[in-house]
Amino acid sequence: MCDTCGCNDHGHGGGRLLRVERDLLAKNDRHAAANRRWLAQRQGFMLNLMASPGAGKTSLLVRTLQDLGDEMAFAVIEGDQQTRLDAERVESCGVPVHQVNTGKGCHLDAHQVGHALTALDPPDGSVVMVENVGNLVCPAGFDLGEQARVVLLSVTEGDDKPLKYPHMFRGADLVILTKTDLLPYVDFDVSRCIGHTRRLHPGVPVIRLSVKSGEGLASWYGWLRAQRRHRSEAVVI
Ligand SMILES: Nc1nc2c(ncn2[C@@H]2O[C@H](COP(=O)(O)OP(=O)(O)OP(=O)(O)O)[C@@H](O)[C@H]2O)c(=O)[nH]1
Ligand SMILES: [Mg+2]
Repeated sequence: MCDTCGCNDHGHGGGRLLRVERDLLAKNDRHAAANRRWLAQRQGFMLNLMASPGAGKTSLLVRTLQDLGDEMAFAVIEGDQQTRLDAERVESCGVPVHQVNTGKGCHLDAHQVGHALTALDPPDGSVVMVENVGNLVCPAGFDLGEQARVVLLSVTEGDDKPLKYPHMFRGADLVILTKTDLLPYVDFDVSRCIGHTRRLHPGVPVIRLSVKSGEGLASWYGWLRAQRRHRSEAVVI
């Protein structure tokens, strides 16, 4: 098990630890189902943004809130081990935000998100964006009750990352390759990275994006609009 959060079996846990992990995940799943019902009753749509520290989650979030703020009602849940720095960046866009500080915890769980939803109490039809704690491992194991998972990978991290962190990429509904304006300066083979990703998860959409150059933003907004439409229609209470 992961020492800090007990969220992943590393192969040396033994029977009792496996049972603890199973109980923990079952409890999380119950909270996730409750979050999904809560959102469905309000025609809400929740996205879980996951990536390594510094991959560009908050930058994309802020740009999205600025560009689509007049079109959709947003609410944001920020997950970080410490500080309200990202929450302050979101607040500057005039969007309601709830910061969850996980301390030693390396992921958000559905119970924390449930409290955040209650505290935010977003209007019906809102898009709730969750920025998970920067980590390509543990957040993959925790359903938050989201309708879709978006995994970001910046081109400065290396094109082999999908192979090294397969759970994260297998569970993604969308993969965004961020900071593509930096491609001329780094050894990152976009085709190879997409190939690795699609071998793990055939057919997953991949968007190349830069908040600096604007590349890919239109595709991201198009995906977001379509998902919101389809998933809101498909929710089961
Ligand atoms: N060149 C370039 N830099 C970017 C881009 N997006 C983000 N950055 C920079 O990358 C750094 C990290 O960005 P954040 O948005 O804070 O990343 P994050 O994933 O939210 O980081 P944590 O919340 O700490 O995990 C900042 O210095 C950003 O300015 C991009 O498209 N191009
Ligand atoms: Mg951030």
